[in-house]
Amino acid sequence: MVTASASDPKPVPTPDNVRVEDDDQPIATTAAELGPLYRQMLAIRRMEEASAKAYSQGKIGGFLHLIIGQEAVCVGATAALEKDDYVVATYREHGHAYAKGVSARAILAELYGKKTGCVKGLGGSMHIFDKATNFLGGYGIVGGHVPIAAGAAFASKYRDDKRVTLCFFGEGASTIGGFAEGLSLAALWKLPVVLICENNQYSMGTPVYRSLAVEDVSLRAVAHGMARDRFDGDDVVKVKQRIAEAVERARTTGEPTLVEVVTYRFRGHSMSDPGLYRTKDEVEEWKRRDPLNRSRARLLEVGMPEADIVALEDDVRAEIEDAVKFAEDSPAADEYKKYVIKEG
Ligand SMILES: Cc1ncc(C[n+]2csc(CCOP(=O)(O)OP(=O)(O)O)c2C)c(N)n1
Repeated sequence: MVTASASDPKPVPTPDNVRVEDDDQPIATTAAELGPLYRQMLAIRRMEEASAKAYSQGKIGGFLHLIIGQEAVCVGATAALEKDDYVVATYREHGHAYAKGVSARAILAELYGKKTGCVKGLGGSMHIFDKATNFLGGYGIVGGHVPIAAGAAFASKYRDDKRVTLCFFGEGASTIGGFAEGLSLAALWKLPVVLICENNQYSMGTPVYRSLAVEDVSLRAVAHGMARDRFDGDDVVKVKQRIAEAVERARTTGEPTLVEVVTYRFRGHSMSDPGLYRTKDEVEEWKRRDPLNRSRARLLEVGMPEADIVALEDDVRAEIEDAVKFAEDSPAADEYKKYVIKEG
């Protein structure tokens, strides 16, 4: 077993050490199901790569947290929803917004601080929000959005509108008071919310074993008599199926579920993080399980012709190139002046 060092005997988070299931049996699927999921994951990856490039060129300000490596989680989970359902996410939320239906144009323009962004260029990377698709943010305070998701679910219960709320957060958020409060109320009031912990093994540079006495985040559900689930997040169809069970429970019985999805981010915490707390070998080992490569291979297995996959990939390239051009050509947000507190 690989460990960080002699003085730090805990195993480093390689796939072998932290994955939930040993067997890798592919989940039954069809090209009709997997094709659109692969397309969404690829579009998110290309959008994230385009934003990283723009950030390096100084065209995007503030912070930028990318989801590269984790795409199967937001895409698979959101695919289990109905159109009117709600999604609440963290600052690592560009992919979640895209999966919920916000366009790459509106997301990239927002990151660029342009008037045409989904928050008119005033929110930026950490505060994507879009009422039209019921994407309810984008929050920078770790764990602070869990009670907000519980609130959205409470509204659904009160109105009896049968909507379900998905709330995404990292394992670091499970140490925060807001998480405990949101979890407690969701269980007590039986709110139709699915709480999804994207356990990407690090909270900034801190590995799980340094922040959690009990590393299985899903076990927090037990204290509240809440349903729970825990599985690997590199097979997008598996994510869709397992989250669908929790969504069904929320919609039909009003009961919440805490789900932990084991995943990994390929890049640093944010653009300013060189990731010196982990080795290149560790990252490479996870990249061998890249959810996009896995889905592409599976598409071939289930009979999608290579030419169709290439056409889909060309289509994604065109979509993201168009979105980058749209963001670059759009006018800068100037409304912010209305909100600036008088200096002096
Ligand atoms: C309340 C609070 N404390 C600290 C921070 C600084 N911070 C930003 S991201 C982060 C790590 C969170 O890790 P995790 O919840 O695992 O999510 P990930 O970034 O891995 O997706 C921290 C500590 C913050 N934004 N909010």
